[in-house]
Amino acid sequence: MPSVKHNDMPPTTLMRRISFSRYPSPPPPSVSGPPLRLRLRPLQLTLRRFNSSSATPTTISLLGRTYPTDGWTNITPSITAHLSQNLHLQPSHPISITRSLIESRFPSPTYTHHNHLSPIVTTAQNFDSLGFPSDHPGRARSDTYYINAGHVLRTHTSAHQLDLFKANHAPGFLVSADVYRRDAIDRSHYPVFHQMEGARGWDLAKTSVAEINDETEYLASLTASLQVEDLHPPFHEQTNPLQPQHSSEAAAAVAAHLKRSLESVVLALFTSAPNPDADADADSPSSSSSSSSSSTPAPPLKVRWVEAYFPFTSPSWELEVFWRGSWLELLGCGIVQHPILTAANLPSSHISWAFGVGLERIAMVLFGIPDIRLFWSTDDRFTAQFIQGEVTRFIEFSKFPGTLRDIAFWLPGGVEDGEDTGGANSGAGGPAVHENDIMEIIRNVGGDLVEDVLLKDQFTHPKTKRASRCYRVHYRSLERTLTSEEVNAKHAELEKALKEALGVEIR
Ligand code: FA5
Ligand code: MG
Repeated sequence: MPSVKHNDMPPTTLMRRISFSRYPSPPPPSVSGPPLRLRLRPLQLTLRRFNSSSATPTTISLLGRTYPTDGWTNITPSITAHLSQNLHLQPSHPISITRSLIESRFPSPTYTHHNHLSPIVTTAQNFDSLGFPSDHPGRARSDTYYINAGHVLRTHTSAHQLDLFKANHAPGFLVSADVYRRDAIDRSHYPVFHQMEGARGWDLAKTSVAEINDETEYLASLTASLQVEDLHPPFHEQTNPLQPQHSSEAAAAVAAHLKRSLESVVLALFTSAPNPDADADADSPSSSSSSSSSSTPAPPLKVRWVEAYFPFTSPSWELEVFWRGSWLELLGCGIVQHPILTAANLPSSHISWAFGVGLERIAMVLFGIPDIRLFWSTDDRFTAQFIQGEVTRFIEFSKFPGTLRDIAFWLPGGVEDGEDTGGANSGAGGPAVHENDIMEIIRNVGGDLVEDVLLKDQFTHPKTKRASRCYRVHYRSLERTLTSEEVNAKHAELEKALKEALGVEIR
């Protein structure tokens, strides 16, 4: 049956955007049985994809090294094409401007800066060194790009923590880098993005808590104009525990230093941006073209601290900023798990904080860039707009119309889809398909022409028990108007690819 076609209809908010947290909190000890087990099942269907249309070569050469492939290999040419682009190092690129602005708040010699670390890391670096349990969902092939069983494209800059703590060049470090995740497709999610990791440590045998507090007081004096909501105590026995190796005084001092450091960065960044609210209130199409010369005074900037969970920090938090009417998560952070510092041969009296911030998230807000795909544009109407060292408001060169196409199919087995079901919707039985496998195929066929994908509906046939899914694919080019012939051809190609790779039956 042909798919339903729609033209230029905005996606509705009733439809679920496909995403889930990478760091689900561990289950309470009373829960028996492995959590999220179904999501970790080996994905035979994915293997079939690689063995059918294009057989996996026995080796892959990446960044000058050759790696043997195996049953874990799932990287695709559309991903490896991004490997040497290094947007964080391209002069006058918004990602690089954002990186430099943050770096300037963490100067050397207190912090060493590392911007050229290879994106190919071992599973030991990306996961084991950080205390990820062996069944952590972040390790699944559905979430991470594997070169082979032992090597991945780093999913976060935290992959370099242990090595940099070991090198111990300075009290602190910063790492900026490209990171890779198999994920949903929409205007704020792309499989490649950039993070900056920061860390700062003290040997409490050499530095007193009072000295840390003095530095914190200075940082606090820089952020007096910021409105900060921090409702939680520094640690909580159940939800955000103090580590057994830390005294509450030392951990509270390090937590306060971490929070004030990051607040001062956010304030510096957001006050360097042209006042967005001067034009956010205006609905005229030219509103995005105003510059920093706006005369409307900016309202005080508001941020809030939210408790979080990461396997490698405790206690942990996320920092959110109130921006254009909603809270936006900027970063995750916390006090580094003591065993990581011990593994780095640091003395037991050492304590450290760490954070990881998304550079696209910040750059989109600072520059007013509405779509994450734009960062990859080589169109000079985009690239020529920016100047190293300056935050300027992005001037939209043109918004080309989009087109929606639905694709509905019966699954051979079921879909595993993240925290809402906690695992497979196994339908008529048979191997489960992870939603990210569907996204990957859409991305491979549609490339940057796919703006987002929404799950429109799902049901299980009451008699046959087969599971049905309908996704709405939003095709839109940032650079030109797509013809319906071209979109139809892409969509037909997508149907074929889904059939071949996953064995679905188009409805
Ligand atoms: C992490 O990656 C942790 N490694 C952060 C961390 C470092 C915690 C050190 C503690 C200590 P998370 O997955 O939340 O956490 O990502 C961190 C930030 O990266 C997010 O807050 C967000 O700004 C950005 N980010 C995450 N996923 C995406 C995405 N798909 N697209 C763009 N930015 C993203
Ligand atoms: Mg997060």
